[in-house]
Amino acid sequence: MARERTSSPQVGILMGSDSDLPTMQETGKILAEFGVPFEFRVCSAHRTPERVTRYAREAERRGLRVLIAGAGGAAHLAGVLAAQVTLPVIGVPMESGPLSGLDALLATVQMPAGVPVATVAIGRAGARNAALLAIEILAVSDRELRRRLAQYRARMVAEVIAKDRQVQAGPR
Ligand code: RP5
Repeated sequence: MARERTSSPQVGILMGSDSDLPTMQETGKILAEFGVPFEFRVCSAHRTPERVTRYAREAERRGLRVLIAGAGGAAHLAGVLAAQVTLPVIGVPMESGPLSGLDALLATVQMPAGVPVATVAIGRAGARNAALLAIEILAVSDRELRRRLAQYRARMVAEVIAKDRQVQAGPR
């Protein structure tokens, strides 16, 4: 049975540049698979700080419940958002630049006590986990999302078991 949902976004996916979009699309794909409405925005903590502040100030009133921020290099987007909202903020460090994302990981994760950012792994795996973590947060008060998460996990288990059987069977 199709699930009824409001179309106004519950999750905001922000990124520092459109060059982050291929990674952050992984987040969008999973949210779409679970039927969670979201929006994509390009908003840079360094290049457009006023726009980041405006977005943060309006987020709660607009009905957003979780913010996900992907950024690379000196990645301050998630932290700057977290400084201005009490919504949960998830940070995704981009796998880019001469340091392959280690700089973004440290800039995102090393928040001062009092202003948390839930930081996931660098790159596409992190972008997927950001979506799943956002869904888990929403699922605390949403039984249907909890059911879908359980199905998702069960599919993963079945896939690993199938791969195990294939590996045990050896090359054909
Ligand atoms: C960061 O700088 C962005 O999040 C992006 O990952 C990185 C490079 O941005 P572009 O030079 O590609 O616009 O702020």
